Amino acid sequence: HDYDLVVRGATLASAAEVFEADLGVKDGTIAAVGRGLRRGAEEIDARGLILTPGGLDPHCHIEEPAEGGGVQEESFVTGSAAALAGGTTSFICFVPQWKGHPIAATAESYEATARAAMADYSFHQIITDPTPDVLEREVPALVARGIRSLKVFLTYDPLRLTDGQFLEVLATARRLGALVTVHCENFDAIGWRIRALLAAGLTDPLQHAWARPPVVEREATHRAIALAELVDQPIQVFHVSCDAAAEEIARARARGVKVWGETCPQYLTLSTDDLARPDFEGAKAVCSPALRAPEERARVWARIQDGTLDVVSSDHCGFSFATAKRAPGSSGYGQGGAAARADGLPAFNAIPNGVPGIETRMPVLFSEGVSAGRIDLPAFVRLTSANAARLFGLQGRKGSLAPGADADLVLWDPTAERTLANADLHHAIDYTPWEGLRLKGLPTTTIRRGEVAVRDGAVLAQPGSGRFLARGPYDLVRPTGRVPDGFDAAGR
Ligand code: DUC
Ligand code: ZN
Ligand code: ZN
Ligand code: ZN
Repeated sequence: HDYDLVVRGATLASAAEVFEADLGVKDGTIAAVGRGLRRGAEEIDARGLILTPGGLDPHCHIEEPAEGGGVQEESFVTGSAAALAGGTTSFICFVPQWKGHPIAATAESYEATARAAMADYSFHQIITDPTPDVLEREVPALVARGIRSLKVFLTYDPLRLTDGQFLEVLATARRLGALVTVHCENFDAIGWRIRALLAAGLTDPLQHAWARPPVVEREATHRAIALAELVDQPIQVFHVSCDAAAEEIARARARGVKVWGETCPQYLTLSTDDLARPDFEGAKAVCSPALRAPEERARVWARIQDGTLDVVSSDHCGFSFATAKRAPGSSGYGQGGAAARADGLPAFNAIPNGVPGIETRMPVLFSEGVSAGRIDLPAFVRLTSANAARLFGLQGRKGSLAPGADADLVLWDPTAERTLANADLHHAIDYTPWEGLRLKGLPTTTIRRGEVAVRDGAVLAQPGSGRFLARGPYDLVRPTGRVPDGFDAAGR
């Protein structure tokens, strides 16, 4: 046989075009695309189906340890089963750093844990304590091992950086050719609002959104971009939830700043109506940035359509509803003390921030985006894999249907319909915030490096079959060469 596998007669959707062809796989990579390919050892009749690259979810929290000992409830096995079942064949998750501690030991043990994954994976390194030793010795060593992106938080008590620390991280990333991703919200503004809300006796999940309105995100987005511009270091703004923050990105891009924006399905489909659900059900929609007013969703879609936001990630978090009710406080992703209420449930500020979505990311975007006519198939491919591959140094390897790329593929039945139910999902979490959503267009088969990993909902991949994706230097994150007054404070 010329090929190990031939997918025959599908409608192929790449980042650029839609066309009918056969696709041949050999040794885990795409070997040929064209009509009338010779037979493969295995054949899939894909007439009537759409074939896209496998998804790359560049922002998800999987089995991430917190300093207090808490671990997100998802494991790499359940998390990657969920990823594959939803069409995502690779993901980038986070190595934590705890203040007052070096990175190396945490990174090593987390990397060992990740070896159980069934999807391919890479890491962003979180920086919470940028000491000279971390910046001059540890981070260069991580980058040399292929961890070529850093994540910083401008809020969350145990995680956030001051502006001065953020500048040092930006300068370090520039010297090393790494991308910096940023969680943009104003820490002091949120703390001030939380104290006032609690003092007024306003403690429901809905008040999570009141504590961090769009202006809080917009200010931090503006500041992050300004500081990145000062250093001349490219950044990606994570999880943009509203037009006001997207507008900051669009303005900066227009003046030539290298800044990119990501959003997530929750900001396109959910709203404060979900946070306001009775019986504490609103806790299932607590994430940060917070969900916005219902009418904001159309504006975020518009920012996707105009290209300001060019990646849709899940920001998947492994916090169950049952855990949220107990307000564990050790998640790391919360702000403020655990103020208990008369009914024994936690106040909004003690609910761990984050929703599960690694399996639903692509189906929800396919249904609400492609099937609903908001985006076309190439845009869907760019948003779910190709743009992230480009931005994070995996171009040509992931997010592509061209010969030479890894044979990560998803077959979609555009006519299939299903009502989303947590009982059908593969993650270890006890809810989905999309329970009851009607989906049109579903993945039927996921292929990871040439092997059928999921067929009709059954996960066939084996734990440990995922591979670490080391990322080398690439051009997109080169600085622009423009610094104020021609004085380069970051040096080389
Ligand atoms: N936002 C969340 O909702 N969860 C995890 C981290 C984050 O920034
Ligand atoms: Zn400590
Ligand atoms: Zn974040
Ligand atoms: Zn996140």
